[in-house]
Amino acid sequence: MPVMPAGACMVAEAAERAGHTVSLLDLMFAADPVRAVREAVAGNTHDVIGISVRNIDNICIGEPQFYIGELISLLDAVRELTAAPLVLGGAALMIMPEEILRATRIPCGVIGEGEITFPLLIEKMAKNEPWADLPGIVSLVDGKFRANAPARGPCRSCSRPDYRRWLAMRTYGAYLSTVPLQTKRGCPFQCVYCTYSTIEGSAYRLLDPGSAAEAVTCFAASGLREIEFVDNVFNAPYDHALAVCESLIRTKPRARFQSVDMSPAHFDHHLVSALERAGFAGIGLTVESASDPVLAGLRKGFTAREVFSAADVLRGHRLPCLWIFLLGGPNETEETVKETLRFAERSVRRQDAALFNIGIRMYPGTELESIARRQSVLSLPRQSMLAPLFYVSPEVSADWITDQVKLSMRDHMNFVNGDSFSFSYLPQIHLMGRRLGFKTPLWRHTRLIRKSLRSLGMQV
Ligand code: B12
Ligand code: SF4
Repeated sequence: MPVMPAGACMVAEAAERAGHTVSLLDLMFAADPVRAVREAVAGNTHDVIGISVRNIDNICIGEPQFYIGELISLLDAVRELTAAPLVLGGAALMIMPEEILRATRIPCGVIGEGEITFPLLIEKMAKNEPWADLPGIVSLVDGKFRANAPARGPCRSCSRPDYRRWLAMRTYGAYLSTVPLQTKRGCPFQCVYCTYSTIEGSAYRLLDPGSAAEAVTCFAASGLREIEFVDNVFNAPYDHALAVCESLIRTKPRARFQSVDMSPAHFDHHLVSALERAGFAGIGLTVESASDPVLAGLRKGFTAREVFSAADVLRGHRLPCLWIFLLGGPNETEETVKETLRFAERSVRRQDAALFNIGIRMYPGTELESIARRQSVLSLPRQSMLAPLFYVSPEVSADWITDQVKLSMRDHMNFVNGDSFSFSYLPQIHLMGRRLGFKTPLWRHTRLIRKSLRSLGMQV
């Protein structure tokens, strides 16, 4: 699914609010991105060019794709045509700022909330004043990397840009894209592999539930009705999730909702009823595993008991659910993989879907990096972790897990693995889904899609 560049729009809008003239080039649908960049830069005068980099790679062990090479080609095209300063930002940069600045040869980037730092930075640049001490600046000076603490504001700022102003919304709509909205930033959990606290901080900053409903009402009034809550975990804190639902129930905006990041902890009938009444069309439950040693190894903060209980809760409701698993983490063995697959085969309702990711992307600075080094799974130096690297427990092989998942997928047409995201026809399936009147989320139709593709001779 093409994901709308929410962060880039927020930063563009903040720069405009600060009095600058801003244009935004979204490369999502560009058939030839280098050409699109050349056309946008040539013949125009830019004082500064900001580049939003969301993904480093596709975090897929089966068919890894690394995007930084493409980024470098784009930047070369920009450099050929302008001497304007380039500034990097985005989630990818926040995960590995030094490595990305070095790889791209860009001396300046912004970590943390770009809508705070970017307007300050361009103001300083315009006045020729020093900017290296601004919060959130990462820089390379004479080959030395320096990072200032990121700027993090109250969650008023995690609200809504005017997407219609910046993006080709009709095209996003044609691909069944959802409109991203955060009801909070930050995550205090400490799962061993996770980068989200590096990106958003580890303390919650909550958006007032009334403002969340107001943002949805504004989106709906402009015809944007498919809203996706892109919080790290939507149902934590539990009371805040309930308050957002209640606010939506009261306001009754004409919109449908989804969120792929729900935790099985604090997942009960009361919450699911509230989600249903608020108008959720589907949720993702990120359970990762149904085996206690693995959940403990990942430090998920919940146990298999909560995972089983979430399945029981869902049985009493109609809310569609995508179960998301992550196989191969610390403590994973052949036995624990079987335990999780058995759980999925027995407990995922026929109308739901299950996604099995295999292997975990290792990032510098995470506890998983230390575990991997201790277990001799990882020996590369930190600076070499930009290209995709995956952790798989030394007690089980990735190929064996892949085969087991494929066996399970053969008999369960509502199951998919991470390779599905690299399936080359996926964009066409989205387009066709829209034309056939499929309701989002598309994963609700996994069984039908897989069966149709099989009847066409495609093994997915
Ligand atoms: C929600 C989410 C999704 C949803 C998106 C739904 C939707 N409708 O938007 C779904 C599930 C579809 C998804 C898919 C994927 N995702 Co995702 N996703 C996220 C998540 C949790 C939040 C993203 C978000 O919307 N944030 C809110 C916006 C406002 O923040 P932002 O974009 O970061 O922007 C801020 C700053 O970055 C900065 N900024 C941004 N641009 C710029 C530009 C300049 C110039 C400046 C100065 C600053 C700046 O300021 C912004 C405002 O504060 C992040 C993790 C996270 N917490 O960030 C992962 C994350 C971005 N995803 C990631 C990945 C890998 C993917 C997938 C490739 C997974 C897959 N195999 O399919 C796909 C790619 C999809 C695509 N087409 O791009 C990775 C990227 C890192 C990496 N390893 O490459 C992340 C970081 C998670 C992780 N593993 O750590 N994702
Ligand atoms: S709960 Fe989710 S966002 Fe928070 S640390 Fe764990 S994996 Fe990361």
